[in-house]
Amino acid sequence: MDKKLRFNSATIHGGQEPDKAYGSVMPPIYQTSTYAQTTPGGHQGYEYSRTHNPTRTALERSIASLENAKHGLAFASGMAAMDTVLKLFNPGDEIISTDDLYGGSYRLMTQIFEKYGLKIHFVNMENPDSVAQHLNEKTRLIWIETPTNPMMKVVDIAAIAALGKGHKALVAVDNTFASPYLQQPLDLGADIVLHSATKYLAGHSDTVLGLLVVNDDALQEKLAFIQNSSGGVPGPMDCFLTLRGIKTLHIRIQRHSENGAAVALFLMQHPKIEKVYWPGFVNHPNHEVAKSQMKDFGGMLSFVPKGGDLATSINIVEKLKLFTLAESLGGVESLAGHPASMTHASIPKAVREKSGIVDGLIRLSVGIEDVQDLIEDLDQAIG
Ligand code: P1T
Repeated sequence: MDKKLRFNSATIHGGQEPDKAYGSVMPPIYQTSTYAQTTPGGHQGYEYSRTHNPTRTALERSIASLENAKHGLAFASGMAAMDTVLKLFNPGDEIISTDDLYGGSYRLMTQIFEKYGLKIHFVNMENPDSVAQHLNEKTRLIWIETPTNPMMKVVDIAAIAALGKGHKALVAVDNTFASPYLQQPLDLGADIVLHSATKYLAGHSDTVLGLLVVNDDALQEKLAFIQNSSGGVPGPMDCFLTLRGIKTLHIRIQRHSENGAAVALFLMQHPKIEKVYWPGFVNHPNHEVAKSQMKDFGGMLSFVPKGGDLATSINIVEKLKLFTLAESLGGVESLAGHPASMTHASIPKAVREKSGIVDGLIRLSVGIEDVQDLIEDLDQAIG
């Protein structure tokens, strides 16, 4: 398809064509490890499924189309995708990262890659000047997560991408919380976008998968080389499920955003709630940046009950009936999490608390159920 499609059509058709064998409209799950060759090297573009697989190719084309990118690469998980990005660098190279980010991303950087000589500066990026202060001739990567997990800070992608360009540092954006429906970081000047497609893209809490997108051909080649060498690739079934999820991304995110806004307002007005972190509030410190770079505010938010103690928050998450207490986010069903003991437990307490992840913090992934049922569930749990 040559015509550039609008986003809501690209979710369904972007980069897709009927399968060449029998014209099947959905790409078949090519459950094969290898491909017949007529003579050594005589194949139709596929020789071994660690390197390429047609179901994976269909997904890689789909995400490239949604992020207005030239290239997509699919991985076994979001962390496998990030691992591949970090393997681009050499001992002594420096990285500047958001100080508030998924605990597993922090763990990969500090407990795996610091061992191999990468130096990582964790910085609050709400003010781009704080990034500028850490830039030097060794900086090779600026790692942005926005909105951040779980404090919902919003980082000005265009401002930081401009800083990276001036210093020849790559700028990568973890776009998991927003999804390409809400924001497209390459258009704002980023070089790499990462997704834990496990979340909104697959959308049904049934798949673990990671994605990268880039425009630069040489960068794509380097990433594909590491992908093939290290082998953290997804199976064809997971690629298929992610593709199927993507087809409804636009309508799901619209409803996630509507429900997220209603839940944020409910919590904000509740007498037993101390603080609600959601970028849609006009008094959110980064509201203007969020409004300018995002189409809406999505379905993620965090809050702290009055008193902010651990026992009160544990009591609330245990009492929830419709929200499931679970790791992860971005599925059609609503989930609640306790970052300090779950998703962010691998971050030392003092570091965690510095970025706002106190013991009383609860994170919600607001699903697409009837929002009144969600509000009633929260109301009975808060008491
Ligand atoms: O779980 P995986 O597909 O490997 O993705 C890791 C990841 C990367 N980036 C962000 C922003 C994430 O939130 C995650 C995974 N996060 C959770 C499991 C969670 O509950 O926050």
